[in-house]
Amino acid sequence: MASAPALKRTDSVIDNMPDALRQSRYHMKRCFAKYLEKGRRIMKHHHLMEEMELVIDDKSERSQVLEGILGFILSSTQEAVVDPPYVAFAIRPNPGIWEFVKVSSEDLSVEAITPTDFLKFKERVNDEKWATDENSFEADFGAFDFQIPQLTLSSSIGNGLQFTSKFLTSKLTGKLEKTQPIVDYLLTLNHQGENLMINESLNSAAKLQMALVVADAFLSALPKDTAYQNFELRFKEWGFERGWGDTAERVKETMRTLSEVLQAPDPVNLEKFLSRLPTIFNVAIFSVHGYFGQADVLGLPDTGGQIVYILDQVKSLEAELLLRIKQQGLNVKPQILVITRLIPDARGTKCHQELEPISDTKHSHILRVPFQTDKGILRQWVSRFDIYPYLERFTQDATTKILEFMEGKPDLVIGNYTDGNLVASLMARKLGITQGTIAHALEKTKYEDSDVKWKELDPKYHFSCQFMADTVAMNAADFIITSTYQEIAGSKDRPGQYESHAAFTLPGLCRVVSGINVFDPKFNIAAPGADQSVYFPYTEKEKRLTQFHPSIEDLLFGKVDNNEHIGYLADRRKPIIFSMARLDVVKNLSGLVEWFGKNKRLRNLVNLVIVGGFFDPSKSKDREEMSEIKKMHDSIDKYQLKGQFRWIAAQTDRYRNGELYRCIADTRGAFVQPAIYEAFGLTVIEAMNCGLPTFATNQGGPAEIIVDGVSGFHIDPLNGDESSKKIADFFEKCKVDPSQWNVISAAGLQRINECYTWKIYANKMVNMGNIYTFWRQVNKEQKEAKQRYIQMFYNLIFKNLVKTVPVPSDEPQQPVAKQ
Ligand code: UDP
Ligand code: LCN
Repeated sequence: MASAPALKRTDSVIDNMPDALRQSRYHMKRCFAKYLEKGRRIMKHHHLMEEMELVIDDKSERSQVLEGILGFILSSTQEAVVDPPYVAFAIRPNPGIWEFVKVSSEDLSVEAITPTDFLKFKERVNDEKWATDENSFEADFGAFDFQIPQLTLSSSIGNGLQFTSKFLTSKLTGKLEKTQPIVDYLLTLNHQGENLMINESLNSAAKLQMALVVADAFLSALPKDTAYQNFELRFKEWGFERGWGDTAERVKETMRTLSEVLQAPDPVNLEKFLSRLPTIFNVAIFSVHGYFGQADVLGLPDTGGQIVYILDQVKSLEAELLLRIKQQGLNVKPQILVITRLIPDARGTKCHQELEPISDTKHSHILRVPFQTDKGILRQWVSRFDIYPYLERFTQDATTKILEFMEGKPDLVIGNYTDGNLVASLMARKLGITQGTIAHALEKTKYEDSDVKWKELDPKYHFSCQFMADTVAMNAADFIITSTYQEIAGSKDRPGQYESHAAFTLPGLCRVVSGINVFDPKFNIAAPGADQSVYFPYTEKEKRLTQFHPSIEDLLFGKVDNNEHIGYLADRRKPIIFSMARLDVVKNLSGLVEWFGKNKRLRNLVNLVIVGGFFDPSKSKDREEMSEIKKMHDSIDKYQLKGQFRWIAAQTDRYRNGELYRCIADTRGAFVQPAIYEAFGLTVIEAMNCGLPTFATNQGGPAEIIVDGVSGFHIDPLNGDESSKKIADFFEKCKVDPSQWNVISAAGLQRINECYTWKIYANKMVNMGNIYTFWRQVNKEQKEAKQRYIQMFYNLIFKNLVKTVPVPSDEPQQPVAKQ
């Protein structure tokens, strides 16, 4: 199948499929008869292939059928709906590109259908009445985007910033007057009411252009390092305000860039100029759920990598803002606020404190605002799945606090996860400010058919609220930041998390015929990094945190079983393979223990150490965590792992964790991330930063972080035998030639430094804030129209759904596991 010819670019499935079916008519008729046998149903790709194998049991005949275009079409089919006598296919020849057809099983005729028709086919399986009701509610967010240019190439998805600069350039190109939007925009820039860049005396492109010529001549005569203050007064007379630069050289550079843009706009100069503008000083970041704190929170329910990400993001963002503000010649303090919920029952954390300065920053804080109900402040933690009833009031209370604290509006608001993104959208609309969203992980793709089966899943997960909130936020956002390409548009075989919101249906509630378009230029990939003061290479001997070595020695090799570790390593000369995660089903740590148990060769070569959860299932309140703990104990007994496996409870000290990765590297071991699915995978980049060769799941972000066989290795979480063999092969090779280990370790580090650092991230993030703020202004009318539609959707659909989510009494809740 892999060798099947791709469709020609000009061809579509609908053009190719009739001939392809005709050529294998005999087999296909039988195949379709088989598909129809069980009546109406949704079939996934693997079901189609399995049933085809039953019908065409001769291998060579099967490969003949699958060799051509038909093989390609079938291999690109994500799902099909059997609705006798038809089978409707959803075919995805390339990331983000879908075609829908219905095939008659009687004569194999093929007809193109719309995404809406396909959704109706799906709905008929569970709710025929809704599917056939002509007035079922359809949401079409794409209807408002007709004026917005979209990308066309799958390979360009996620490069929104560059595309937006190109599009803006085309809007500004022509006579000088076409650049007036730049002038109008510059006139809006201010800090606490004080004009920046220009004042009203330069209110036309022609005046600005002239003034730039005069200023350029003046600056050319000055020593490069002349401070702006030395010529500020003269510039003010000419209509210029502060913000162009801190020295004559910087001011001249910025002015030249603008002059070139006014003369003949080009995307490179436009992007450069907009990125230099003093647009962002105050940033509000929402991360509502969980226990958000700086210490002792990891390991609590719903509290994982998102917290690590945001705290590191704030540090890098503040450093970037400070640098830019200095270069702009301004004397302004940037303020970053992370707004989260205040939890009175803080369980030993600081989550009941209203304000907390963020360590290693100068001006950034965590601001905690409580959830209010009719009965007063909600004391206990609530699962992120049950959080919806509090969010509107939280937004109002948080907005008041933010305005008070910042003494004005933030310039940029960033949401995290569904709850934070919804709150960010509500606040951004109210204050008229630029909004960015970050998902970390969208829930929808994690559960099969979670849209059509929403009624079944709603009591536990409230997905109807979640998918509607996500759709509102992604449409309201000015830009969307993702960690990887796959998060937007998946891979060749697997649709992306955002892509799964392109068209979906909640029968009985809403058919979203156009939810989000992954070709929208609002999508940008900005991958996070790991804090390099914590996660640095094992080779940097002088920086090593040797004070932790005695406790790490005990963690790894101490002989007694206690609350912190169980099991022991008899032969400490062997390298260690190591994993660390929350003990969720999807993280698959129990799977790794089983792979290890089964593979004798691997067990002879290495020891296994796992950090995660704790050991007594009766102490867990979380059903899935309990079952994972049990599975771990079962594998220890079944495979008799004593002497070869060490299980360490969840660890919260990241400095010691950093040193732990390095101590594992000292044993010339490896990190293994075996998740069934991982949205990004911070542990993968932490390990690679420490120079630890890494094997990580090929399902999700790690498939993109690691170049297989070069900077680490991919493993298939659904094929444990193959994965453990791959790990064993590596260690066998290293035994013969130890330099193999060094090669992978060094290439992992190189990959990180080229693509996954917070410095790269922060630079991109501030550029996004600047450029999309300008774009927002230029695109004001279209944005306004769409906002009205989103608002209607929020009020008429979302707010009603929220009423179905119970508000807890004061009893502590049973948490639902994060997957
Ligand atoms: N982590 C930790 N102690 C643990 C398990 C995990 O400090 O016992 C940290 C880990 O170092 C990483 C984060 O929690 O920084 C997990 O992020 P990741 O993206 O791997 O997964 P998530 O928990 O967000 O799904
Ligand atoms: C959530 C996840 O599930 C992880 O894959 C990410 O690394 C983390 O958030 C940070 O974005």
